[in-house]
Amino acid sequence: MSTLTAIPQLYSFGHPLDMADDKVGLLRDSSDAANDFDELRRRHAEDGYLYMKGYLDRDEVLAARATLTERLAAEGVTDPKHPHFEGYAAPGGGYAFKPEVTKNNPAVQNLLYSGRLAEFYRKFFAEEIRHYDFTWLRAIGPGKGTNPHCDLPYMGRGTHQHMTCWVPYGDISFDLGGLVVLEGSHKRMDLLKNYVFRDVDSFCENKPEQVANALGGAKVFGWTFSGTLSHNPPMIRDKFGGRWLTTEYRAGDFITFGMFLVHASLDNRTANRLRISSDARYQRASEPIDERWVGVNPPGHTTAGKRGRIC
Ligand SMILES: O=C(O)CCC(=O)C(=O)O
Ligand SMILES: [Fe+2]
Repeated sequence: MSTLTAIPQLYSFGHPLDMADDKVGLLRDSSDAANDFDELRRRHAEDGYLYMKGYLDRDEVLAARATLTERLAAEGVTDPKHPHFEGYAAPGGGYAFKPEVTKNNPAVQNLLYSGRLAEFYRKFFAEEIRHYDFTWLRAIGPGKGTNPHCDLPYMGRGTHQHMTCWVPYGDISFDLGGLVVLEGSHKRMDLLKNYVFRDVDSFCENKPEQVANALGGAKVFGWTFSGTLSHNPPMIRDKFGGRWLTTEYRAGDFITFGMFLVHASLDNRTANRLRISSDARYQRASEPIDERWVGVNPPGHTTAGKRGRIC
């Protein structure tokens, strides 16, 4: 039977996805192999991702959500007419990137970095791990999600073997719009090689326009290169082949993937709800780490994270 009977029309970055069977599908759930890390490593190599349905304690995730919505309310991201926990978007809110609400937040820090999830990565990497101190937190109101990209351009100064972990704080319908991954894209180095090794915070010291951008001229983080692969998810699928894969995530799920998998997110097509999720990074403790994401106040994409070179 076609999976399409279960998937409504999907939209990403303002584009309707082509819903043919060979262009869109559901993520493979790997929770059946939750105790078999050899099999999980095999699937990760093959699929480029692991979707672990219900792996986390749902109540713990929902308790973490409450700490996030409380802080998002204080920042004016939620609509004060409703209890913050329900996650109504403040009118006109849009795409809010709010890493600060994860700081000094034990519910989120413990969920991500000390319990079952940290243990998952310890077993997956089969050695001691470390994680980035920076946690990306998105509260996305009605409108566009995230455009197609790989993560390496934002975090490639250390190992390239680290993993992103995307955690939804609440149930995410197709309409609310969760993460989508492009099937098999991690194997398309022929198409990725001229894109994926560029660093968004590097600039050419001998090109005045790039220097001006890096020092604050460009609108977003001083980037000349934004790390975006495409603004058109259907078109990038046509180029790479494979299907855009997603699901209706539930609180307690996570999806993890490496630095070379093309991913994006679905648009938020609800009238007034927020999609709340975090993305965190884990790696082998023995491998070099990207200094932009380490410390009490990681420099990230600020001027302190910029690196000039002659090119
Ligand atoms: O949540 C999103 O919209 C994008 C997430 C993402 O790009 C990531 O987890 O690396
Ligand atoms: Fe990403």
